[in-house]
Amino acid sequence: AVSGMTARGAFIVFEGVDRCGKTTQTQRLVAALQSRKVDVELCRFPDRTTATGKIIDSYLKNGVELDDHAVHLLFSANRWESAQAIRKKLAAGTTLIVDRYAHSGVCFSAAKQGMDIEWCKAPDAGLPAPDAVIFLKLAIADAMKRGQFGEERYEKQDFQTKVLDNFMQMKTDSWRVIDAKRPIDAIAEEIETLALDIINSCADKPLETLWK
Ligand code: Z5A
Repeated sequence: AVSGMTARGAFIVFEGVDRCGKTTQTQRLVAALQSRKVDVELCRFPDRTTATGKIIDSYLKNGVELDDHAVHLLFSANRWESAQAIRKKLAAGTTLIVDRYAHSGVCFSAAKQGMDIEWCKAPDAGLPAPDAVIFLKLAIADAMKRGQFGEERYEKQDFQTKVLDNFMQMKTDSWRVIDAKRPIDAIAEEIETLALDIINSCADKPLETLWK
């Protein structure tokens, strides 16, 4: 970092299929960084607390039916609602550890009939871009060994298989792919080292814009 200036925070996004361990690992990472006195916050998408988040929550719990395009735009709007706050926090030096972001948005919607990846990417173009995407890679068969999928709309084997295919299609060389089948502690250790490296390397770099 340039001396006299606050180094910006890193924007680190976790992605993966249901039950791959995102919640477990994002929480572990935030605790580990806090114990190293890193200024850090945990966020997750969808943010079910906002106006759009409440509709999304009801949709996921099968409370309301919505057109596939409409709900896709709501998930994107739910991120746009936070975009300004994300930029401000990063600029003020706070590192953000984020449980799902726009890649989930694309991969889940594009798993539906008649929806394609290009159309799904468009509404998220222009959002703050992650400095790193950490992909917790887990086969669906292994995810299912972690207990039954839940009761929510997308928590079904066939659908999750399509979602995983979409993630593999979207993956770029810059993604950090983690073998999520290993014990929780081993994964957490690898991720902590990786995150410290990402935080150091992006302190002087401008935040980029997604898909532009
Ligand atoms: N969605 C969308 O369609 N469009 C969008 O734009 C966005 C999301 C952002 C809700 O997401 C749904 O919204 C989601 C995608 C869609 N639908 N699905 N599926 P969410 O984030 O609220 O829910 P989730 O991602 O499904 O979270 P989850 O079920 O909590 O999964 P997780 O966070 O990846 O896993 P976990 O809770 O850390 O772990 C699951 C279990 O496995 C738990 O019992 C752990 O103790 C256990 N576990 C974790 N790690 C291990 C290891 N290493 N070994 C063994 N067992 C483990």
